[in-house]
Amino acid sequence: ERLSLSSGAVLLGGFARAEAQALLHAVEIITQQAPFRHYRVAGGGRMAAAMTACGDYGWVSDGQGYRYVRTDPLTGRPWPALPSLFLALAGRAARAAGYEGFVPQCGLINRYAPGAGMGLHQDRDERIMEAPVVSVSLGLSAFFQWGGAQRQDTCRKVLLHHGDVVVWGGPSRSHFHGVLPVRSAQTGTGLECRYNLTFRVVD
Ligand code: MD5
Ligand code: FE
Repeated sequence: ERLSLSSGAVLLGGFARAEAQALLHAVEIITQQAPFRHYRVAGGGRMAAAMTACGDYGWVSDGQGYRYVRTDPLTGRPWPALPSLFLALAGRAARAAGYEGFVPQCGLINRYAPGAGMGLHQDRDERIMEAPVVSVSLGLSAFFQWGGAQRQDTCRKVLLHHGDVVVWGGPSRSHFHGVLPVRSAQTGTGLECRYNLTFRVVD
């Protein structure tokens, strides 16, 4: 199932379903080296979603600002490598959406416990905005909030399930978006959180 949302975003329903267990296993290995943490945001609060990363770069926030860094501030070590499973999936999903040769430098991993969401924002800390972002949803389903180029543009709600992949390319790359607070429910996956992997080209 391939659904073109407007503005260059492509929803690949169930695209990663067959390899979901392997992806989650890889997440577990990564978090043994780079544990999930809740970053501070400007204003003093903590992000509701726990995060970590793998690859050449990880995204961090410390209340001074947001940026991509090569070293995990929590451990002082480089981020764990992007597993080949991640690289292969990201490349295949991008190709299915019309982007050849997608090689991410960062795999950002978000974990949403029930009640956690992510407020409306744009992803614009990457220097390269021409490459798409590939995002993979695992575990609990969630309503994704998808807006437009302006914060006040009307948002549409897209329900993302375990194994769904979205490729955010073209104009959608810089659209406002967020995640409504995740609710626990029967998903059949046995997972108690939502996980989202995003694959990005940074520079
Ligand atoms: C998530 N994560 O579900 C989302 C998936 C983040 C974040 O938003 O910044 O970690 S990434 C969704 C995304 C990326 C680029 C553009 C658009 C959505 N979009 O046009 O809606 O945890
Ligand atoms: Fe985002």
